[in-house]
Amino acid sequence: MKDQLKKLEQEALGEVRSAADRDSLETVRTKYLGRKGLLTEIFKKIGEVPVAERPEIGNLINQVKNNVAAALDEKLRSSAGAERKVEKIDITLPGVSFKHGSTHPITRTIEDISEAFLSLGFRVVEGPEIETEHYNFEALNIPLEHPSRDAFDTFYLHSPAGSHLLRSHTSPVQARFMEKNSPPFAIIVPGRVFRPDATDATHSFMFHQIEGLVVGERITFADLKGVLAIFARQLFGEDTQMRFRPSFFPFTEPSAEVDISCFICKGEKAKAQGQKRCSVCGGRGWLEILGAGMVNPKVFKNVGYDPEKVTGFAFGMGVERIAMLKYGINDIRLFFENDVRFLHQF
Ligand code: 2NL
Repeated sequence: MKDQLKKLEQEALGEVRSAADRDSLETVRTKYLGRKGLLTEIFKKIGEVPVAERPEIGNLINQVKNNVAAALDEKLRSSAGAERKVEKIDITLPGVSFKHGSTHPITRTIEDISEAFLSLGFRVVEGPEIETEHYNFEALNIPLEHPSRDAFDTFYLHSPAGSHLLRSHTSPVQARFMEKNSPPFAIIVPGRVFRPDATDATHSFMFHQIEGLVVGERITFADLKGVLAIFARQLFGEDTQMRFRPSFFPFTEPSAEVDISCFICKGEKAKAQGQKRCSVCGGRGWLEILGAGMVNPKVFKNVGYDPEKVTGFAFGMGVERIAMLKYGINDIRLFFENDVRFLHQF
């Protein structure tokens, strides 16, 4: 009986050691200590033991029971501790970061420009990218012999409905707006435009334009200058100077090209002798940012306005050009490649 008990104890302790989890430990407990367990069964046979040996055997059975129970409890405590450790959160670990997007620099520039004009009471108007020759050219006083009407200078679409094309500027949207609305109004029109230029660092067959149009009674060139000055100062800084150079557009008369003082060198390096030339303005001190003028009376006639009653001014700028100047970008193609290493810088 003694040997049998010793053997049973060794087996039980061995099973406790190799038990991998709580469930298998409980199985071991039931197998040896349960109501029908092996040790309990042995205890029931104590009657077969000679009376003189009973106390010793009884003690031994209790000892074995206690040893096995202690081993089970000990193992249960340490494995429960281990399980709790797995669940513990280490708050010193770096957090799980995620990639967030950013506004495209062209969208951001359109928003910045729009904000300046919205604060002056302008409305934003948009229109179709596919246009008719009428709205893209005729309504805007662009004659048939104008070079931009050449099939190689505009994207024409083959359509049974007549001559459709990708708009080469956003002006057709203003022409459509004028037909449907009466002065006075002030609108800006942002959007994509298309010209089949060969692609290089400063040319793209698709780019973005923002045009503006103000029409009413007694709108003057002074209004044009005032509005553009406020816009230029808001976008490029309060100390920005502006200058107008005479120019020509078929849809405005008179017309002008508008420069702002270089916001990097303020024109100073152009004057200073022997210094490295400013990389943004090339030492000229001025940057061309837009074209503008008083709306040609022929355009008003084309949309049904009386040029004796209303006057207006209009302007147009290339968004990519403004963004390149503002952010020091030297290649227009970067805007359209959408490399996240470029986009994440804005
Ligand atoms: C430029 C110059 C300009 C306009 C656009 C316009 C539109 C209508 C009537 C009269 Cl409906 N004018 N637009 C006027 C002057 C200049 O754009 O360099 N754009 C990038």
